[in-house]
This record gives sequence, structure tokens and C-alpha cells, in this order.
Amino acid sequence: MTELKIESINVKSVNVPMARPLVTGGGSVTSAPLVLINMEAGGIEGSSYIFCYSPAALSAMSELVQHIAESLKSQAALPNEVFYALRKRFRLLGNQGLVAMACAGIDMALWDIAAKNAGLPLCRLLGAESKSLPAYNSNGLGIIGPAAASNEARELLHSGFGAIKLRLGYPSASEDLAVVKAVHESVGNDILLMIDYNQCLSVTDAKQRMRLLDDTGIYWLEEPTLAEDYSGHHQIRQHCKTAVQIGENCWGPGDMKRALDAGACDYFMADVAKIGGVSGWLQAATLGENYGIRLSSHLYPEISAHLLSATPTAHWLEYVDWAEPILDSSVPPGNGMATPSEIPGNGIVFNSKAIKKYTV
Ligand code: SMN
Ligand code: MG
Repeated sequence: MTELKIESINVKSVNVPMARPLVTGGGSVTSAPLVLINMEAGGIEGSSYIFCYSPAALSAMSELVQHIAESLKSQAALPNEVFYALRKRFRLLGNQGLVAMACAGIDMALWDIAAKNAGLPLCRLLGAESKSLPAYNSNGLGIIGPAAASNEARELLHSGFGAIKLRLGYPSASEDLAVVKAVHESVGNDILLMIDYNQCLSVTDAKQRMRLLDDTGIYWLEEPTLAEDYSGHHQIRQHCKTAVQIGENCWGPGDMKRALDAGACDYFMADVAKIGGVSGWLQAATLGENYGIRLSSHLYPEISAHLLSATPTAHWLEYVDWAEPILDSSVPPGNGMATPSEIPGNGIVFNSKAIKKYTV
């Protein structure tokens, strides 16, 4: 195979309306601010996107990606080489935050090029079979009260989903309990219910709330307290029966290892942009295997379906439809199962007409 050189880079910012804006215990997300990356090598285009959480981060993120990618021009389009070179380059600034996400976006685009160059879907390039993965519907179910949450929960179970995620962090524990009960009554006890506090409780409050919620059959308790407080999560975990899930805010496999060493969680969920792109995910998959911990994905369902297929301890795929308006590809799960796209690449195919509509 001829060695491909990075030739050009194109970065755009879009702000995509969300069908169900989300109020969480850690702040609201009312639109999907995405930085879209196209890199070209040997005439092959590699695509990726970065979910920026807040439109305030769009211009900084797109400039950062542009600058880093420009500096890579005429270098070999080899994601592993670029990943470690960039980690080294940003040691002084810190491989976290926007820097980490920008580098992950570039990594995802380079793996897309590598997969297309091999004529393979990403999971196959990684040496894995395409798998059918259990997916939960993570759209909606923000902090909207028991009546609205019960109705929305039923709507979200369309097309056969068997699991949904409820955002909690109402002013009182009894309100949290009322919402959980209302949703359970509305969807029935066969549906798995995850709950997510988005870091909004103190360790003591989390323990108190779990006294009320622990026997309601919740499948996992996500980020009850500050993401970086691994010992706090460990204490909460010791205090309650419900499995604790964290990981979406871990920066790179190093944070994941520290969280696992601290016994912070029963399950881990990696966000492909925060864990270090495809290259970082592969390390997370190895850690998951060595620590014997089930690994779920956070956001990015299109590429995560490929990555979970290559993850020995693969657990749940988080399905959100937030990028779908600007994509020609998607993984809407049927019967609650998602499979990676079969075309060569990482599963992200942009729709240029839609991108124009939402460009900011
Ligand atoms: C979440 C992620 C991104 C934006 C808002 C809320 C949530 C999740 O923590 O896990 O889906
Ligand atoms: Mg979460």
C-alpha cells in the first residue's frame, strides 16, 4: 500500500437544533454545537465531528483543529504516529479539554482515511467483526417533571428500545423518586432505566438520595458527584447496591486507569472525543479487558458502534440522534440493537446541503 500524505483540511462549525433539548443536573444542552472535520490524504477524504457542548466553544475549537491539522500537512496520514506525536507536542499545554478533543477529532478523521484506503469499515480495519450492540435511547428525558418524563419515556421506546436514561437532580430526593416511579409505571418494569445526575450532588447527598432510590431497580447510577472525584464515587459505590457508571469526563486512558485504580465505578463509559479518538479508545478497550470492566460508549453512536465492536468487554451503546440532521449515515437501532455501518470508513458521512443550513 502506498503511504498517504495529509494534503488538506477543512473545518466547519454548525449549530444543530435538537429535537428534545436537554436540561440536566449539570446544565442545559439546547442545540448540538458541532465542529466538523474533513481531512484529505491521497485523494481520500476522512471525516469526523466533535460535540462541543456549548456554542461558546465552537470558534475556539474550530481554530484549534485548523491550526493543528495545518501543521500536519505533508506528513504521513498514519493515525497512531500522529496521535503520539500530538500527545508529546501538547504535554506543556496539557492533553485535556479543547486540545484533547481537537486531537481526537483529527485522530478519528485519520482512522476514517485509513479504513477507506483499506476499503473496510473501521471495525474490520481494527480486526473485529461487525457486531449487533445493545443500545439505549438517550435522547430527551431531561429534568422535565414526572408527567412529561412518563410521556416522553413511552415515545422513546419506539422501534423496540429496551432501555432509556433519565436525568435526575431535582431539588429534593422525593422528587427524584417520584419521577423514577412515574416512568417505571409508564413503561413497565421490563424496560431498563439508567439514571444520570451529571455530577450535581455532593457525596453525602448522593448517599442520602440512593437510600430512597436503591431499591427501585435502576440499572446504573451515572456521575452522581464531580467527575474527577474518584474517591467520592468509590464511597458512593460502597454505600449503595446500584451499579455506578462514570467515564464520559475522563481525559484519556490515563484518567480511566486512575478511576479504575480508585475503584470509582462498576461500569465505565468512554467518550471517543475525550478518551483520545480511536487511538485512545483502543487503549481504553485494553484497560477494560485487563480490569474486567464493561465498557459503554458516550455520544457519537456512528463511530462508537465500530469501536464497541472491537471492544472485548463491550456493554451499551448510547444512542442520541443529535448529529443525524447533518449526516447521510446513522445507526438508528432497530429492536434496541445497533450495528456499525457497512461502508468503508468510520461511519460518519456528511450531508453538505444540511451543513450549509446549520453553519455558524
Ligand atoms: C449528557 C451528555 C451530553 C450532553 C448532555 C448530557 C449526559 C449523557 O451526561 O451521558 O448522555
Ligand atoms: Mg452522562
